[in-house]
Amino acid sequence: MKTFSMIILSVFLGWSGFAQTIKKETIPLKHGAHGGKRTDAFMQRWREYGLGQFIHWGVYAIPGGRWDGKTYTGAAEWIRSWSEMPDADYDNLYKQFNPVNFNAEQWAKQAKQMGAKYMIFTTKHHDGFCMWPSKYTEYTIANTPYGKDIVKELVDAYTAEGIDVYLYFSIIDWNHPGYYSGGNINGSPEIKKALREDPVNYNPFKTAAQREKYETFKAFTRNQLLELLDNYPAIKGLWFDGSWDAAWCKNAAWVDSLGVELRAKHEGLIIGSRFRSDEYGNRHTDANGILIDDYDQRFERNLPADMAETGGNDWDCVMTIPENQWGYHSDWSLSYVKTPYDLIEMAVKANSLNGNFVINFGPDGKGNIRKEETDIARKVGEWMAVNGAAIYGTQHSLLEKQDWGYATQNGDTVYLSVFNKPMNNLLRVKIPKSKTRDMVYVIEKAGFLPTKEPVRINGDGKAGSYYRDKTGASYYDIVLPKSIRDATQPFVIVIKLKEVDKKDRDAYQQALT
Ligand code: FHN
Repeated sequence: MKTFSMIILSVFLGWSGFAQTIKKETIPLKHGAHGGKRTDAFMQRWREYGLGQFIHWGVYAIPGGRWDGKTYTGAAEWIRSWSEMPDADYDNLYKQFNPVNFNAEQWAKQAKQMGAKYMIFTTKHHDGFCMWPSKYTEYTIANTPYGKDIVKELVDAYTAEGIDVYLYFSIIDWNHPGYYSGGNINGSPEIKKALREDPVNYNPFKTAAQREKYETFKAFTRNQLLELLDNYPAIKGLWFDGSWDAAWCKNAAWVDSLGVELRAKHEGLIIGSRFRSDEYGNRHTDANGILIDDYDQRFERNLPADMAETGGNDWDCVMTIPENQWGYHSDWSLSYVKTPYDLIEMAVKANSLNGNFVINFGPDGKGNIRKEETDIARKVGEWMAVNGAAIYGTQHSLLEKQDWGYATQNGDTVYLSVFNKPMNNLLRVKIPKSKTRDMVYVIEKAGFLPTKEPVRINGDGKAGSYYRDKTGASYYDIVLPKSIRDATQPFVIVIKLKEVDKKDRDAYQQALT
């Protein structure tokens, strides 16, 4: 019988009342989650973004997934790990990096039109190449034919457009002589077991020399992160990646202290759950099931199924347009390429589950954003310009998931984003019973975005009536007017809910219809 206190902790997060249920037995941790859900203005602003843009850009854009006449079918930014491409060939690519078509202002304007409220940029990916003139290595943009500080150009251009910038930083650094992995904890039950059972004595290093050199890598990493915060004070956060190494997780205490130092240096700094593990190697959530740092970064190329899977935490989903290409790949025929409506539906679903949705772009080696991405940005932007109210600043709705699509909510306004238009042009909407005794929800009014053109509401198919099921939920049929019956794209109906006394409902309902 463990001596730990037996406590069931339910941390109620957000008005939805959804609770993150913590494990029954709490384990004392020094380097697990620190504090609960952030309520400061910086984090509230992050929650309201709704839609973001990810940009993967680096020297991997030069080969674009092809080398020596052969096509690499993995993620293009990983081409250095491909046996067909000698490391030396890759490591000299920077000497030809000269994106003459790069135009940061044009990229920022395109993202603005798409409706992105934040942008995440790869300052340094796993190859260790720095898109800023770092003082701590020669392997940077300063030593390319282009020479200029791309990170600064993008931070300035996006900030000028009112789009917040987050800097992606890879802990993995194949270029640094002191970097050492020790194995990917995600795929290694042995490492997880060793860290869980004996974190103090677990040693991922094979030699003392490796461990000593890793100390130089830690100092280098700290220096570069402090340098990024010094150089680009306008940024809002750091988006870490490649932190699954056993060596990094073994240094949980040092990493935790680095996080404290970074936050102390930069007011409101936002850091997701990919930066660090707890001292037992638990990533994203600690040994007690509590989210580590400010939001959950585990959703990559996939979305949570429901609120239960989110644990009630803040989260973002980062999504590629092809199946799995982050950096530029010249051949997109290798996989399914998502349509604008695929991505719009994912964005609405993400926001209906209190998450942000981030669409990835991979510019080519000359600084061009490819036509497919430009077309998608335009179409997503056209939809967002009409229906963005259903995404920006909304939360999980009290309406349950229904076949026609997704509900998001902002106060007493509920946005019904319809992706599956009913063939009978009657949109049946289920409204839950009120949590307040003797009160019921009614739909006070309904209209279409953006005009809020009023729509007629029927009950169960008969004018003026509605019906309730045995749970007390109400059903309303919204009559889709001609203008929307021929819709060839997703549309949004906005309804206003009102809580009224049960005895007044019938009268109220008659008056409405
Ligand atoms: O290995 C990287 C990958 O190249 C890409 O940067 C994604 C983006 O979230 N992160 C890692 C895979 O999880």
